[in-house]
Amino acid sequence: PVHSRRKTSSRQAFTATPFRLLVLTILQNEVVRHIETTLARSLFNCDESAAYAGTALAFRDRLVIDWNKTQQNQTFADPKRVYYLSLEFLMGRALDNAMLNVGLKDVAKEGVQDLGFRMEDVISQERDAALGNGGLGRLAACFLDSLASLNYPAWGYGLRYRYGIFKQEIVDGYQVEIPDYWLDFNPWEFPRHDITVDIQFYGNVRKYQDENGKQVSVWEEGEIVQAVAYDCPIPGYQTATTNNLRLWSSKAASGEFDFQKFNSGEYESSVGDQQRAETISAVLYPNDNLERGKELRLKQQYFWCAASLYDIVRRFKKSKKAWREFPNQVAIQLNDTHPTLAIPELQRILIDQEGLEWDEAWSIVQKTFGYTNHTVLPEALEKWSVPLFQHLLPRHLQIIYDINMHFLQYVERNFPKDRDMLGRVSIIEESQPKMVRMAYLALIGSHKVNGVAELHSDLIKTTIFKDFVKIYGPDKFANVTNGITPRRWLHQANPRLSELVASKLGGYDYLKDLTLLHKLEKYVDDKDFRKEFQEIKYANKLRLAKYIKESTGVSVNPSALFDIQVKRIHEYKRQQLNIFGVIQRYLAIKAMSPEERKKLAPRVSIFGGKAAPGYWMAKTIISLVCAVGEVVNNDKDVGDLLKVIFLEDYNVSKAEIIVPASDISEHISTAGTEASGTSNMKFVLNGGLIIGTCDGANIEITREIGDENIFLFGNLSEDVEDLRHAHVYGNYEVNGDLQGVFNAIQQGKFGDANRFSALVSSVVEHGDYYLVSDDFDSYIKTHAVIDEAYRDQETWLTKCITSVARMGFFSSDRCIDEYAETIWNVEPLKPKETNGSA
Ligand code: GL4
Repeated sequence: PVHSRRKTSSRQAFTATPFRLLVLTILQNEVVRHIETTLARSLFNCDESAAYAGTALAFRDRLVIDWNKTQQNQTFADPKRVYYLSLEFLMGRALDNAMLNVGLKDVAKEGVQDLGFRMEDVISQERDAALGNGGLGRLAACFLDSLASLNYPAWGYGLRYRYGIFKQEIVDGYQVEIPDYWLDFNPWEFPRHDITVDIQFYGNVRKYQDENGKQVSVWEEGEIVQAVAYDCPIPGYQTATTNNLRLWSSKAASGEFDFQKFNSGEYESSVGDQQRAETISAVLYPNDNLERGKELRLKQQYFWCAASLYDIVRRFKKSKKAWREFPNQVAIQLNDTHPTLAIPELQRILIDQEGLEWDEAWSIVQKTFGYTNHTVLPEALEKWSVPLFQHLLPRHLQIIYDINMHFLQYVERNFPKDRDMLGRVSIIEESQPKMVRMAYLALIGSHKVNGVAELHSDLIKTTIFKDFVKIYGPDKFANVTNGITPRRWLHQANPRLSELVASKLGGYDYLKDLTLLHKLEKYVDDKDFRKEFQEIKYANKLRLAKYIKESTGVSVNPSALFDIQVKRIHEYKRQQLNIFGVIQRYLAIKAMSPEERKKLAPRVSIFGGKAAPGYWMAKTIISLVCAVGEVVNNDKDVGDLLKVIFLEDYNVSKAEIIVPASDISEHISTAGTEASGTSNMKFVLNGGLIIGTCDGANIEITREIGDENIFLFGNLSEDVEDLRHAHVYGNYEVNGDLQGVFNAIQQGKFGDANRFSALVSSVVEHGDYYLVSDDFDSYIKTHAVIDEAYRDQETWLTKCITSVARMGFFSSDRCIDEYAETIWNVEPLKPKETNGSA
């Protein structure tokens, strides 16, 4: 695809002072006008929150101009569009991103300074839009940024949760969850009360023959809930393209409440109906890599899929094209199995409402959908009970049975000798109760299935989807390695590094083509460049140290090695391995002579991440980290040599402070469990090195940056099964160092040992499923290698710079171009120039 690029970047354009001054004045007037009129506040009592609101509204005005133009342009050209269906969009803050994309951040900074504020303070007034759990939701947000930046005609569809992911507080060393009501003031959304869709649930299906003798099914009665659209503009970087993210909110279909019920005295139950309807979009389920099978979650899924498909079909119908053209106009990507109901829903629309024959409809469906798998963890694979389906979506269950029948007939014809195959690949699992296997439905209903990093894409073909490779052939399966947007994760999070890079590469073009970073390699020996690179890292560490002090009260030495693991807390991600390693280090320091201590580089071990509220083991890991921190940080004998920090409430805006400040970050999942990981990419792009297992995208990062620049350790995914088997059936003992760690915990060195006994016994008694004991030795040895490497600051710096220069592959722009070419078959649509963006 052709990327439209502007000849002059806005930064260059704004060096001309008279023009700059004009823009500054206009912008300032707009901010002031919004403060005085939209917010009805006097400039004399304008605080930071009002300054934020005024600035946000001024930038919103600019986005809206481009947004309207983009939509008009797309309506007129009517190109093939991409629809990205995701239950999660972890957007973070929008103002900084909007200012940078429009290219007016510097001007705006001056503007708010004139009003007496610091831009940083203004920006931090915004609440994160945290409609996601972790990597999967953040990936969706990066994809929206890339789709707009590359001018693809694309829409995101999701749910407008009233409560995003909970806020985490640590109270006495334990996680406590606080609801995140984030909609008090959200200038980035536009309610579209005129765009509503009635969504049906429950009821029953009546079949009859029409006048031509054709079997017709009607889904009748049941309950109606209304979906209302809320639109959020998604600006591209230095392009006028501003796409739309449409989030659906639920409300009772009959308006305020049921007047009939009200008049007959059933006031409470009429209000109850309304509340029940609104519950559908009330809260994001807070699990990452885990499905719990709750009815309300299935309701959310259908509500959102049905509303989105109605919208997509309505837009297609405006073009008056024949139905067979549908897949040439529409590509729908399923972000994991959460939107799988869109498949039977489209089939239902085509056969029940539009009167198409089954085969014709099904061929359209398969050509339209693509499915991305994001995990092979069995507990995360969605299954819904057939009785629940029957109750909630009776017509869809029939359609799923018919899809399954056609599919199984095909399998039977082609594999008559494999008698167990039918049971293995059936969409319906013959359990008690029967279950609908959503991943199979998603796969069967799509034309392409992709994994998110090479190892993961290979693994899905040899494990969960093995039979399907035989049935459909390998071409149905693809790999699209994840990526991250360099606009947020370099330019916005690390402005000084971004500027340094630009100064060497002759401008900011690299933010649109990240492979240009390779040109940095020639500066790896450049003294001034090295010095500045190092200073920037130090300044970022200083900023984090300041934040740590403010939020935890602990002072850390900014010259210490910052060792960071921030991500959702999960046994497979192995924060327990990390904290056991920290304990081992603590015990080792305590046993060291003064000479030995002198040689050791001081360390700060930083943890952050949320545990799902019902995930008790993950919560225990957090409390162990906090308990170890209490002891270590107050041990005068250890001093600066080791500090252990748990950062509360890790989220996108905190990641923007944390990521640029790492020396080492930890990506240490049991091999074969982390589908990709994306923070690994963010850390390296910001000049940090990583310690990791041969898992997910770590493998491709190693290939790109060179194995001399990464610290790999641990068993390989092909050995995991045997090792697990050996734990369960073999004789096995925990080795010396790890046993020492367990002894220290059990002796109560970190408080009441009972609090942590489950963590110890998961390793020593319950089969050590995540192979902590198998990888512990090589983990500790690799950390010793890191200590040694860090002593040689010059070589370390060379590794960091070389790695940054080789990270070009991991842009989400590359990733989106791959989806566009190999899965969606869509082209960018050149924007019409407007005056909205600079
Ligand atoms: C995840 C994977 O766990 C993670 O490795 C991957 O980077 C991310 C995006 O592809 O998707 N799958 C689920 S479920 N949650 C994730 O974060």
